[in-house]
Amino acid sequence: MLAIRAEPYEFKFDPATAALIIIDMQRDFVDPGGFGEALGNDVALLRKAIPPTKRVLDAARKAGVFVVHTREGHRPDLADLWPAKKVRGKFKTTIGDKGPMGRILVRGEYGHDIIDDLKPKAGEPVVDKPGKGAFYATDLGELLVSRGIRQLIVCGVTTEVCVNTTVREANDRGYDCLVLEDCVASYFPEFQEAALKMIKAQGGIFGWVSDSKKLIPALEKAAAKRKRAKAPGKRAA
Ligand code: C5J
Repeated sequence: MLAIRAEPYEFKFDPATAALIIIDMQRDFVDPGGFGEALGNDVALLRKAIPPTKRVLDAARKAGVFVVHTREGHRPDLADLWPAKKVRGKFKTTIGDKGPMGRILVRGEYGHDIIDDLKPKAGEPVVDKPGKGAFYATDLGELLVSRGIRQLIVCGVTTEVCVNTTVREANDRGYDCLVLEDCVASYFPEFQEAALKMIKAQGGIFGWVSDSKKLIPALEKAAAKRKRAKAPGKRAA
């Protein structure tokens, strides 16, 4: 069991039963020239989360932590898009329409895919979700249960929407969630702050909050132990 400093108190986890979940780091949300920017958002606020998330991803892979990526989006025929979601916001261009990087939030389109910096590796599931939460209408629950996962380390965007919704869904399903504050981001600094406060309030009502600098040394320790265990004729200390 590893322990790291977190709020509201220490977070303990076993790398064998923890998963890293990276939520919706898609071009349309994060890249300059994508749909997010076309709506007038400052994508630099989201891009700050890329370097620390990449460091966490590399460390998690070396530690043998199960990694899952998610993408928000819909079938090309939009059969899984609720009419309410299609029209919400009364924007001129909405989900399924042609956007700057292909049809907006449609699976298979360039803008829908995960940014190159955080590209999934073979064997890392990509969960396509039509909603804000990663459990709604997906097989994420089955992927986690079948591997005995009990704890989620959470990165991605946006903190107040898909990250928060997923953490709440996970909490109700019995998972402990650790949210890394430098690896999640929002277009709105005030929402970033409030969304993190909500997670750790009242003794950690939805989970824990820490950061990449506190987590990575613990993952490195797990990676070193794993390497020793794999070395021929050697046993893990
Ligand atoms: C996500 C959104 N990923 N804000 N989507 O947070 O619509």
